[in-house]
Amino acid sequence: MPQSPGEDYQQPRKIYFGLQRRTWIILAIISIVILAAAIGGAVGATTRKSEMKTSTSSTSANRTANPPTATPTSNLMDKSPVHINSSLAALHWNDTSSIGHRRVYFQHKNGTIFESAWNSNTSGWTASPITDSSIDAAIGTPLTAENGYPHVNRSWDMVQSVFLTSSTGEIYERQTPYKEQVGLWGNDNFSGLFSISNASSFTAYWNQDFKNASQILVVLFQEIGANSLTIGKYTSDNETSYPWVSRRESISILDGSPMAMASVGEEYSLMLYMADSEGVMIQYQYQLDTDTLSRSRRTTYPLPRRTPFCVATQDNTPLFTQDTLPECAKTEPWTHLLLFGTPDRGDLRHVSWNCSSGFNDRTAMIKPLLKRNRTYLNLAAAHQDNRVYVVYDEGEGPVIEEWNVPQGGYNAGDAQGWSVLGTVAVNGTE
Ligand SMILES: *[C@@H]1O[C@H](CO)[C@@H](O)[C@H](O)[C@H]1NC(C)=O
Ligand SMILES: *[C@@H]1O[C@H](CO)[C@@H](O)[C@H](O)[C@H]1NC(C)=O
Ligand SMILES: *[C@@H]1O[C@H](CO)[C@@H](O)[C@H](O)[C@H]1NC(C)=O
Ligand SMILES: *[C@@H]1O[C@H](CO)[C@@H](O)[C@H](O)[C@H]1NC(C)=O
Ligand SMILES: *[C@@H]1O[C@H](CO)[C@@H](O)[C@H](O)[C@H]1NC(C)=O
Ligand SMILES: *[C@@H]1O[C@H](CO)[C@@H](O)[C@H](O)[C@H]1NC(C)=O
Ligand SMILES: *[C@@H]1O[C@H](CO)[C@@H](O)[C@H](O)[C@H]1NC(C)=O
Ligand SMILES: *[C@@H]1O[C@H](CO)[C@@H](O)[C@H](O)[C@H]1NC(C)=O
Ligand SMILES: *[C@@H]1O[C@H](CO)[C@@H](O)[C@H](O)[C@H]1NC(C)=O
Ligand SMILES: *[C@@H]1O[C@H](CO)[C@@H](O)[C@H](O)[C@H]1NC(C)=O
Ligand SMILES: *[C@@H]1O[C@H](CO)[C@@H](O)[C@H](O)[C@H]1NC(C)=O
Ligand SMILES: CC(=O)N[C@H]1CO[C@H](CO)[C@@H](O)[C@@H]1O
Repeated sequence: MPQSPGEDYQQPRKIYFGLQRRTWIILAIISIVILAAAIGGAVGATTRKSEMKTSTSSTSANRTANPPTATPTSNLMDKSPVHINSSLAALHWNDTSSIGHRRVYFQHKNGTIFESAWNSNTSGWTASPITDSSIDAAIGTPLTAENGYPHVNRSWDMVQSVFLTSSTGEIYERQTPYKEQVGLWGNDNFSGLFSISNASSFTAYWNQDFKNASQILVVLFQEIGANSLTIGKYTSDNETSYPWVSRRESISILDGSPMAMASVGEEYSLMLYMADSEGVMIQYQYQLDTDTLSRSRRTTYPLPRRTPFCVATQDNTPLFTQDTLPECAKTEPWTHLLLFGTPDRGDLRHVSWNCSSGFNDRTAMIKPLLKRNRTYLNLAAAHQDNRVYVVYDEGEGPVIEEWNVPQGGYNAGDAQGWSVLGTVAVNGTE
């Protein structure tokens, strides 16, 4: 979708390698909001706040009542430091020394957001806070996290960005290393640009192309309630860092829809999963470079507001030869493994999707990992990782469990299937 710059459009700035500089402006063009923030590199910093003047198209507004939502209740037996309404986000990457990194983000009972970190050269998980008194994080804030190299250059330290909201609904981007200081977390300049609806979830994707040093970071959320999705987008190439832009899509979407995105195995080609205005899972193709949502596929799976939801990926194409590989799998090779809570949250369901087989219920494969007396509170998966994180409560408060996702390309029985690897330690949070 083209964004027409108005009269006070700012020319993109050159990238400043040391100093981060940013200004931003707001344009209101009918149903399109363009928020601009010229920042230096992917590592920006803070910003001012301003009223956002928008006019909203209310074409397909159909405020279907939200389905009843099971909400966890606090319990006297709750000994966990994790908040019962905590969201969950996860990251995975291998650094330039081939050390594997995993991160899991959650909210402490006192509101502070914590990171549990695992590195392949050390053992176990270590938790530490990523927010301080400068942020009044909303209790139950949605969380999403992405990581990338500043200036799309591997000689810099990998940056992690965690998106959360304040109690007044403003979006914050917590980032480390902050101002190039390893171990320090700070608010990136994206912070304060947007406010979100009470029930909104987040999903994000950061793509870096090292061949031409270009990158795209998108953050998806609901600014207003039902039937509206906002896409915030930051891009840069080998010479220029462009302003953050945003636009609203008027599509059938539940207020408080769960959201998850995963690649289909071809650069820029993603699938976005949400709940439509009737609370049923819907899949859209989202093309990152052209910023287009298309080819929606509606399913029959109920997905009430804030249902625990995540998507992992698997490559099964080694099972095929050039002759047997379905034509569509040449451009959409990956299989998506969806996990989501049942409406009462007493159980999880597992559904797979790929271009040739469509959606298939595979809950039987995770049945051995499910326990009868658990409430499933949350789910998270990092991109391109063979792990998912499952938050449950058995009556003693939230526990974060790490599950192995079966590797693709093997026939059933040949590969390690779904299994529980252990719990993610949240010590350091007491
Ligand atoms: C809203 O959705 C319901 C359920 O599909 C449908 O029956 C109703 O006609 C819709 N209303 C409008 C105004 O579109
Ligand atoms: C958790 O969220 C539910 C629903 O919003 C709310 O009723 C409940 O009070 C929250 N629990 C805590 C401990 O904040
Ligand atoms: C990280 O390395 C492991 C082990 O070599 C590999 O299985 C995994 O796919 C790598 N992950 C990424 C994101 O490259
Ligand atoms: C593990 O690797 C990281 C680099 O990713 C390094 O900073 C750290 O010192 C290493 N720790 C050990 C115990 O080798
Ligand atoms: C990457 O960054 C390093 C350190 O700033 C710089 O020396 C190098 O030229 C950069 N590489 C590219 C391809 O720009
Ligand atoms: C969020 O909820 C509060 C009370 O629960 C309400 O006053 C406020 O208007 C809501 N905000 C939005 C943007 O819906
Ligand atoms: C970078 O290269 C990719 C192809 O690998 C291309 O799709 C993209 O448009 C290029 N980006 C820029 C800014 O040139
Ligand atoms: C950036 O890439 C373009 C081609 O994609 C090239 O012509 C230009 O020289 C590059 N600029 C720098 C500073 O490397
Ligand atoms: C698509 O998914 C099905 C499982 O539902 C699997 O059997 C098949 O191998 C997958 N196809 C491809 C091309 O990966
Ligand atoms: C249910 O959970 C409790 C812990 O709260 C445990 O002691 C009990 O054995 C569990 N029951 C079953 C049937 O798993
Ligand atoms: C919440 O508790 C953690 C762990 O004790 C502590 O590090 C953090 O400062 C506390 N935050 C607030 C706002 O009290
Ligand atoms: C334009 C702008 O607001 N830039 C700010 C980005 O954040 C850094 C660090 O907080 C500030 O120093 C800049 O002024």
